[in-house]
Amino acid sequence: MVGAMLGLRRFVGWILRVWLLPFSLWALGLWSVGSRSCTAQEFRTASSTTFDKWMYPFEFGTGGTRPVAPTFASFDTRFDTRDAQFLMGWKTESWVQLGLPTSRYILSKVRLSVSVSADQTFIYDPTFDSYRTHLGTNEIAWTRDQDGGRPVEFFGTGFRNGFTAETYANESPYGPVGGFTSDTISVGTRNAFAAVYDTEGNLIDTSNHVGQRNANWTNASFEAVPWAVGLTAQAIPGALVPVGSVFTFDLDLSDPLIAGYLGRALSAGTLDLMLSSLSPAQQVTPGGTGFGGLGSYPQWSTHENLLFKGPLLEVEGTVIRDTDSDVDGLPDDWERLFLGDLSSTGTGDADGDGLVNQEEFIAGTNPRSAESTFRLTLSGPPLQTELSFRFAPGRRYRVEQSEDLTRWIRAAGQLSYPSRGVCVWKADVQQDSSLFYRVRVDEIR
Ligand SMILES: [Ca+2]
Ligand SMILES: [Ca+2]
Ligand SMILES: [Ca+2]
Ligand SMILES: [Ca+2]
Repeated sequence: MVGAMLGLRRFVGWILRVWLLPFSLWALGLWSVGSRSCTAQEFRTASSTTFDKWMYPFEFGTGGTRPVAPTFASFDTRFDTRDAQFLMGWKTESWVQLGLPTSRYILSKVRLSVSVSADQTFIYDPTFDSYRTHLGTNEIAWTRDQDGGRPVEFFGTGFRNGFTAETYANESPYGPVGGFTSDTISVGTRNAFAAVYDTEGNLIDTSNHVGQRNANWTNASFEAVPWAVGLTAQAIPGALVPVGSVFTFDLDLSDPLIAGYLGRALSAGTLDLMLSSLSPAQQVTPGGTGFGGLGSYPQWSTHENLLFKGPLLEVEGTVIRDTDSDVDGLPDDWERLFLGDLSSTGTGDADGDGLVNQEEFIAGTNPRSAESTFRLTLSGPPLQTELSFRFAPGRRYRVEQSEDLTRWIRAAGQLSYPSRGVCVWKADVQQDSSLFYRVRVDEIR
């Protein structure tokens, strides 16, 4: 099916004289697909976990069977800062057809609900806290946490030590754990970890982003923006959370990297997501080592819990299958979803934005919104070519250059994702002559 898509490769970039470009960013319009009444292949599910597992170095083999999974931080340098995480996994084959390209799963809602199983053990904070608020007060980058408590955060899941989403299961080991007297007991060793995408588009471990350091772990601090922050109507911000409160997490589907992660998971049939919080668990007594100390952290009901509801994931969207019954290059499901019926053609331009419908399909833009289109913008200092554009899930892009608009060659440079939804390409070499650039969708996955 990917092969069929590759046959549709076309240039979708605007050809631009770079010195004529306005220094502005065009916004990509977002569209809602949830409320349309159409006959495209919509799907909708509310599913408890296939498995859920407490990811803590000393779970002693019970991580996959406990009724309660706390999430907390350790600031003991021998452990990951995100010391106790809560992994949730779903097998998705009953939700929607497997095996289609990532870009064909167009989601309108992905919401997790989890129940609090302990009374008043943590303070409700509904907003993001920068990693800087966790630094030592003597560090230059430290800033004060402006609100009480610590948010509960929802992330993607990365794997190491040979495990993948498909192979990691309820009984799988936490990961290598050193002796309790060693310098590093579990820093950076967990087999499954809370993950975000970095600016290069790699899924990276957030477990030590605050800058926990020891002799074996010297990585720099970085901001790890979660894919969702937990909200509840049963507590007020700054107050203790009552037992039984339900927290909901709406994944940010406007982020193409997150949408791509979800699309890949639905295509492969396994979706893993990780709950985490930097709520403090005091594992070391002041001035020494040892167990105990008071913590202030949430405890979540797993699907083994008999008193409270376990995690529930609601997923809604539309899947775009291959069938193109009117042979206009637009899959029927896509035409129905975005254009209402099959009367449009691949060469029509329903929204008058200059991209014909087939180019909108390839670019992953909305053919009914002129705001949603594919444009290049020049940024960066003079003579240092830097192009930026809004990108879509599941596409691979290629930048080409030409001196005469006739002969095009691949332009040497690097793509990165410095801010949400924006792809930036930087030329490897500075150009002192005028060149034309275009960006094409090289592959749809
Ligand atoms: Ca806070
Ligand atoms: Ca069609
Ligand atoms: Ca158009
Ligand atoms: Ca459009």
